[in-house]
Amino acid sequence: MSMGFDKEIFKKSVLFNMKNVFRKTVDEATPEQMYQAVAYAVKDVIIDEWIATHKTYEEQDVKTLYYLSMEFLMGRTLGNNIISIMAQPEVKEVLEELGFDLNTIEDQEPDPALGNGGLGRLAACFLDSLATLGYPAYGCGIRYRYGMFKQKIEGGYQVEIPDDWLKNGYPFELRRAEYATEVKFGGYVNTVRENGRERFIQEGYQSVLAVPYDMPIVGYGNNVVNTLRIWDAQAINTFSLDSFDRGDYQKAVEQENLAKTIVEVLYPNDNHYAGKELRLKQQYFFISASVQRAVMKYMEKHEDIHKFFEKTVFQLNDTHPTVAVPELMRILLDDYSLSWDEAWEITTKTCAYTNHTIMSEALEKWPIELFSRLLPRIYQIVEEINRRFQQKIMEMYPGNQGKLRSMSIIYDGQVRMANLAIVGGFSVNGVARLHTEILKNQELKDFYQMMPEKFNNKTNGITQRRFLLHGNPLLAEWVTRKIGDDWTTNLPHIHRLAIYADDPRCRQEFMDIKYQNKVRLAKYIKEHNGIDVDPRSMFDVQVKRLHEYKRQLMNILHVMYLYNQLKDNPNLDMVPRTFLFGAKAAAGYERAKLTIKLINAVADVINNDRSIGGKIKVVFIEDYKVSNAEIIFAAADVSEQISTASKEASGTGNMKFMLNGALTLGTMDGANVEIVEEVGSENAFIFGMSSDEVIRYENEGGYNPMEIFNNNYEIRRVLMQLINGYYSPQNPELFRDIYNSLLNTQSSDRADTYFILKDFPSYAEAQRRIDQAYRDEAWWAKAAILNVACSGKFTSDRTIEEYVKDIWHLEKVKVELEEV
Ligand code: GLG
Repeated sequence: MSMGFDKEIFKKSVLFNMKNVFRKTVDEATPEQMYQAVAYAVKDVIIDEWIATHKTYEEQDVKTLYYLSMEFLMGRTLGNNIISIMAQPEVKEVLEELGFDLNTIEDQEPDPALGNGGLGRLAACFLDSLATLGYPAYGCGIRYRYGMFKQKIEGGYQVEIPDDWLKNGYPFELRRAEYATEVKFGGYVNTVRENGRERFIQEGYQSVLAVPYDMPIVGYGNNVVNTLRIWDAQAINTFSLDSFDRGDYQKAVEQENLAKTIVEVLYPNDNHYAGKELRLKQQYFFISASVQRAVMKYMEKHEDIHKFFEKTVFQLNDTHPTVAVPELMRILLDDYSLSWDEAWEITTKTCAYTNHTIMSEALEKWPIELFSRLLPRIYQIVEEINRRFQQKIMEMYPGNQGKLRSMSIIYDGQVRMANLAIVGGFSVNGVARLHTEILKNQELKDFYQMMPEKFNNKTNGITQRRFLLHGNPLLAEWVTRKIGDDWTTNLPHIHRLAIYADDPRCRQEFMDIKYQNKVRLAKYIKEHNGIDVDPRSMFDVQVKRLHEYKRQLMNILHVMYLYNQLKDNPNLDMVPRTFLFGAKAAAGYERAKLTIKLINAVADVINNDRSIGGKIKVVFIEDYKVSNAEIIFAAADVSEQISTASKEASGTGNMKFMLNGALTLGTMDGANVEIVEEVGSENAFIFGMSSDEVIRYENEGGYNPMEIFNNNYEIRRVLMQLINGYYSPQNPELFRDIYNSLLNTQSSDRADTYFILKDFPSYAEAQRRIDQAYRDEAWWAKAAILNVACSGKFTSDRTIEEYVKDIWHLEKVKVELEEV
């Protein structure tokens, strides 16, 4: 029930939109048109709160967070906004009166998928929590014309389809032409002397106009509406006669093209750096625009640029936005004529960096040639930062070449963005306790020794408003009936559910809800994939990006192994299981794509084998994305979190499963460690090597997968089926690369880089424990309820409060709506 929400006014607004936008009456409208009409009506409600929020921020002269991120994986907005303005029952009624179903209308919205995976979704959860907690914040990013590709499976292979999410317009965005900003690329730096000082002027550059689009981020029931600002690019002076006259026709065309290409598409790589020039352009484009705007906004209200950091903080979401450091320096030095030391003090008190991975292939290192050509003035500044920092290293560690080598910002012909981010800010954080410890003791050890005060941990979190309240309405209602509804803004209170874990009736209710959710997912799969799955089987789910370190391969090899057992012994006593996969592979990641093909090939054989009595089903869910994720989490019994220990910095899917009452089958990696700590190891299934063991093997060697191959018949049999045509009779060689990756040393890597064979026996053993445990429904229900009850720590509200307390130092704001 919303206080300010008037059902009749809302209904009129929907009808008005229908007429005004589509020249239609409601009975002629398509669901898509209805979606638009409703979305605009919801935006109408939000707009007043949005205005009031920003007015309050100005009046109170608040400190503002700029969360700088190449990715915001928002997912659908309509349903979430309706929940946030607390008008879900009323909107539902209005739609029913008009002959529409809210779910169907919500399904019309394209997923805004301006992100790859965990990193982008984390940014989206953070924005939700910031608004709900009442903290002044902007998300700053790029308005990609095409977001994360849509995935189709054809003949078992992934096919990428462009995601034309703006095709029908996006109702919630607002174009803010008045804040358009110029961003300059290339050219050269001219030095002139002015009043006895050197001034640096970029000349002969190309430029684009950055034009912001604002999206409202609606706090839950608190009138706060923050802003996600994503930048579009426009040509500065489209074919201006000026430059044509001056013979600059070529340049005018180039500027036009630059604007078009720069925001064209999101790079679909997760945890992988591809080093593309256009990517660096994207980075500087949105950072320069965001930083320029932040400085301008500050100067509208303040006199003294020296105190910029008292009102502004930049959080760098991974190294992608690191050019914010030299860009802020540039503005302070060149536009505000500050001295180096003054500018450096402000910059390093403004910027903070979050590290999301230790995977070496994700480390951004730009060749000097490229970097300096594209960003000549920025490169000069980075050189000077590096020169001064190297001096400092030498003062602290005289003659220590090792320290210079590991910490220099420019080294071996490359600009190392992580090093720049660490040196240029006041905070470095990892995203789960184990990950931060690995940063401190391994990957960033030298930095930690030199500047321990910068390092801190912020274990990730997720928003329960989307992943329980919106995604799993049946369970959400049940929880609220048991313990009241304050878990929506205070997730730790969900612990009060724990007492119901021992109550047989509650266990039954819980399992009934799980069953309903499995029916809902089965229906989705039938509609979208045309496959029948039995909701009475155990749903064992692995959904996340496809990456070798996440070990989807180990999961499917285990399915092959189980199938062999069933073929040997059709009477094998096992709980019927549906293995569900969902994963996008980066378009250029061949081995990942082959793994998708393997999963589908195995599914083909097993799903069509009647002799096994439906005991195993394998489903690859096409186009895993935020909107179907909500349905998938709600329906899961088992949550597969099986990365090679030390490789998954945190994981956040693991938390979403837990919140929805799935039991974790996982390694002691990332946030799994903390999940197990909260719920107790007796309520999870843990297996495999520890991160210490993995790191020891990596440093000292001594692992030979061939030994396992030779000594373990079951594993050997599975591996041979990769190359004898068992799953690819038309082309027995199809999976040779996967076979090789496990057994033959690859160019620079050890065979079985991710210890799949090494961990396999203990994984299979954990799977057997699950099979046994699931037979005891009372036990399972209890453990599942306890998982929900112990998920309190993993709300992004807690994560945000920790960032605020330790890094951002923001004040909470209350927004009062004026009476109308
Ligand atoms: C990273 C990591 C994940 C992490 C996420 C958010 O791989 O383990 O949970 O960021 O911090 N690239 C990612 O998705």
